[in-house]
Amino acid sequence: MISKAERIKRTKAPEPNAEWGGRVPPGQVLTERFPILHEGEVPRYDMESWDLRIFGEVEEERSFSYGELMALPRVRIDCDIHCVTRWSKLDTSWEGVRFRDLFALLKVKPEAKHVMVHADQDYDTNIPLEDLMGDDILLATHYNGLPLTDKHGWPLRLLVPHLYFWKSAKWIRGFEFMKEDRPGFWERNGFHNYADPFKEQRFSGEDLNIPEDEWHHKDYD
Ligand SMILES: Nc1nc2c(c(=O)[nH]1)N[C@H]1C(S)=C(S)[C@@H](COP(=O)(O)O)O[C@H]1N2
Ligand SMILES: [Mo]
Repeated sequence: MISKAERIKRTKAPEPNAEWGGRVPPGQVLTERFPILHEGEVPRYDMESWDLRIFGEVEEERSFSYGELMALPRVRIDCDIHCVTRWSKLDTSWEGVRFRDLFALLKVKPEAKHVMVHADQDYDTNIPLEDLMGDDILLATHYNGLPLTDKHGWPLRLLVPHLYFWKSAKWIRGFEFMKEDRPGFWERNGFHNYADPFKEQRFSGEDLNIPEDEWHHKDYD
């Protein structure tokens, strides 16, 4: 079986549309619906035992219960999202806790420059720590005014709007702080390490002549 990266590379890019202004990255098409994409099964949780673990380059490992996280300040973020399989969705609205507000409670060592985001089921993705400190980086609990559906990452997902959406891990369970960078699941499987959609950083290789076939067999809410 050919890899997901190979399949996406073999499909054709859409024509750019001038009306979209600067908001839609090159090679993307807009969708009104909200596709559902993930590996493995949707996890089921007992929220009494659910936790979010903080480990790696920290003075002190910690784990937060859902209640502890829900007591942190909450914000709403309106943003556009961009999936490497070529859909973009404009004006999405999310609520949750800023990553940097959680970070302020942690004793992370100054040497930590990268974060491995750990999620169910056996999913991980790497992000530079600096990229998580922005205004719009959320541990999201709500989408468009309603609690996340289980398929979109309930009870907690990451939102990193400025990178391709695979970096916005659903069902997050831990942040591992790291001195050195290390690739996560898709980053080990042919996808770009950083993943800026406006620079079309889709794949780790050279070949950037792409889209879509995932497109045709997607699930939606
Ligand atoms: N835990 C987990 N998070 C994940 C994934 C996954 O397989 N497992 N897939 C990623 C990918 S590739 C995409 S495009 C988005 C899709 O989010 P959505 O299903 O809410 O649209 O989730 C990301 N987060
Ligand atoms: Mo994706």
